[in-house]
Amino acid sequence: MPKTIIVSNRLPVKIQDNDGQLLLKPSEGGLATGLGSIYKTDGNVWIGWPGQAIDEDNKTTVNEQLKELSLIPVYLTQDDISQFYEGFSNEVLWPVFHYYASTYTTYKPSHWDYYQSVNQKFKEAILAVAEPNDTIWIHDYQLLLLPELIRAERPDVSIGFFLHIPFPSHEMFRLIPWRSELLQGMLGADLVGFHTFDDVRHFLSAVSRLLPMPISSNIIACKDRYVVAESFPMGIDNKKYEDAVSDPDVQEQMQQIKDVFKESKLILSIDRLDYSKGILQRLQAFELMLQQHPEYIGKVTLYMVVVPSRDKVPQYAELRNQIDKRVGNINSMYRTMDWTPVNYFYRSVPFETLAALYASAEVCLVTPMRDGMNLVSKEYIASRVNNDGVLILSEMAGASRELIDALIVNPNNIIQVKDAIIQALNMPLDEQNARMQQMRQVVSKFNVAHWVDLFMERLNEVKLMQRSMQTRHVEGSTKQSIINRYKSTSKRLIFLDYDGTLVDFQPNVNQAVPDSDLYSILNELMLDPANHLVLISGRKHENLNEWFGDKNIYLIAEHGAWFKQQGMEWHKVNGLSTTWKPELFDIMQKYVDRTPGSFIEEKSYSLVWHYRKAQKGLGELRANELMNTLKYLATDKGLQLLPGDKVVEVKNMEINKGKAALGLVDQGDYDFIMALGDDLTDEDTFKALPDNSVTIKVGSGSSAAKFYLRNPSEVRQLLRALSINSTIGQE
Ligand code: GDG
Repeated sequence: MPKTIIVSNRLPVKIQDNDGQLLLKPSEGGLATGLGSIYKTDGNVWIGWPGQAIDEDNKTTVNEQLKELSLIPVYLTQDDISQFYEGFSNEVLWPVFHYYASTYTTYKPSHWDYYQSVNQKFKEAILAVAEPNDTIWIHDYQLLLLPELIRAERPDVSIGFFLHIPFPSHEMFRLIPWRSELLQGMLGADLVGFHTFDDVRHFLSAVSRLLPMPISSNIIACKDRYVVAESFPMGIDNKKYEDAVSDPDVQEQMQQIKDVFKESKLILSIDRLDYSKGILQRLQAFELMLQQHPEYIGKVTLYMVVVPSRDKVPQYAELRNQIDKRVGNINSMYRTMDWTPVNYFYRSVPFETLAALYASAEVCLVTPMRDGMNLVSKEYIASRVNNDGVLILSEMAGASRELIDALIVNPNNIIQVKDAIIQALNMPLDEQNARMQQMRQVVSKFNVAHWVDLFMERLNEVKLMQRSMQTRHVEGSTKQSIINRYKSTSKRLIFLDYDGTLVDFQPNVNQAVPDSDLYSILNELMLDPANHLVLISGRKHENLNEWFGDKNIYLIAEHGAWFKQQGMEWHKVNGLSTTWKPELFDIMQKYVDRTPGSFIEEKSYSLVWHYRKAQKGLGELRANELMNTLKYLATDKGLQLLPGDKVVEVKNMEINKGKAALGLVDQGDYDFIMALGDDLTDEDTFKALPDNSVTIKVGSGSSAAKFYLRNPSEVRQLLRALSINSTIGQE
């Protein structure tokens, strides 16, 4: 039975050293809880690093204990830990992805080497247990290369990848010397998940700029598969926090907190030690409040837990010193005999204490500079079973997209944070209730189980989509059956689009001239008297005439406005108007003036605005603007607007490739009709042809065609295969 393999840098365990004897305990982080239902059942497993270097002598006992918990270890050496984990993961990827890259960031090749080799170690561990139909779910920034490494060895498995930290704007991501390799690594997955839609946008933008891969909405056409990028905001185990409030141990601690802090209101702050969490700025805002509003002295306490983390990385040690200093300053400045402004703990606290703090604090202050999601904010909400309390939340946390009823602040705006604290301390109870109820609904509905289900469901759907695309892809048995039909027929009509179908998209329109290979393929097809070839293109008739005028091919130019039978003169469709052209030309000219790199192509019955050389993004923006400007004008004048590949074309409504194609179909008694095309105008052909025709869309995206080919090179392979097989058949 196929199984699920979870992979993350750290295994969900804590190791305790009891006089040299290592004892393993499950650690109940959010991820572990969410995935608990998966990896503990049906032969499923979790692969990862146990969290510390383990001596050879201890590995056997550790392995045994891990096995009991369905966990499989990847052991890292001291060098791996310092170069892969502390070095590349935490000194390069973490800061860049959290917008902390600076001119001082060092990109050491040795860190990169270790990053690659540790990803390889994970690959080996997975391959040792993975079977063909298994599902592998890989987590986070330490393992960006892993999806592709697995894909290369096991093309059939389902691979999901989830990034727990933000995916930065392309402007940041491009700084990393190994940026393309990292993206390629991620694209080994079938589904790439992020917390927010902004992360998805940034990822797609990086892929489109750094890799030559077509993207249609959130689907990336990799060389042999479609990969989907989507947002899945991670939730928490809300019941666990709700139930904790009535736990006797938690109740007792809540009472203790009440006894200690008496009338003083509590503002809670909980984070791992990290510069991305905005701890210093938060202290600054609190201090400003005490300075400007002395009436709060003795009435409000900031309860701040900072959990030790990555203390081997120099920036973290430095941050810790700065926090110590600032807390010291505030406390020495404002402390009274029976009140300390900041109760600061540099340690981790047991779950029961955490739950008691969430349930007791009137305000929770969560102000990261950047955070993929931030679970603390959701845990606070889940713990507020009486619907009171106020959450102050940074707009830079992924959670702010869902918890819109929090007091949302910009963590860099110290004055705004200070004002939000004051607003929170004075918020009327009914307003607290209204906001909290809304947020509790969100946290309860989009909990961690929902997150896991949604991700797994989507991964299955993506796999099904890939399989259906595969059966529509002209290869293997599908290709053979088309060849067989071709061979068994004697009067064939074959429609071929030109740009994007027979030749690749070129940066310059005039570069897309036919090459000798294309001529030889067409010549082969023409040699067979059963074939009637039709070139059906949006190109000017002058172009087609120059390239194919003397060939035994029926030519249709400008989407059907012009046509030419073999050995005859060019004709055009009668009664087409051109009176609309000057007015639309003037409008397009304005867009040319505003968009460097764009230009107008004038054809007899259409105008085309080309933007393939315009700055990426700007061209698309202007194309949308142009489409909006022309929308009503075009309809009034009986024109059709066609968004194409880096073009916007306006043409007479009466002409379209479908009509032109149908005209030819009706003239003969064909027993095999085939059409190949890559863009919107070819859809008219596909739709117009009789049901039993072989219609093939070139590229990705939805289409009325029955089959798909990926690119002109696959088109050429098919055409070559048709003529070769046909010749064999005739012998
Ligand atoms: C990464 C992303 C994303 C904290 N102190 C104690 C304690 N905790 C628990 C909290 C919470 C977790 O640690 C922290 O989660 P966050 O989401 O706030 O932050 P990161 O660790 O940076 O996590 C983040 C997350 O991945 C999930 O995708 O949200 O953006 O950076 O669950 O409760 N737990 C206990 N004692 C503590 O002292 N028991």
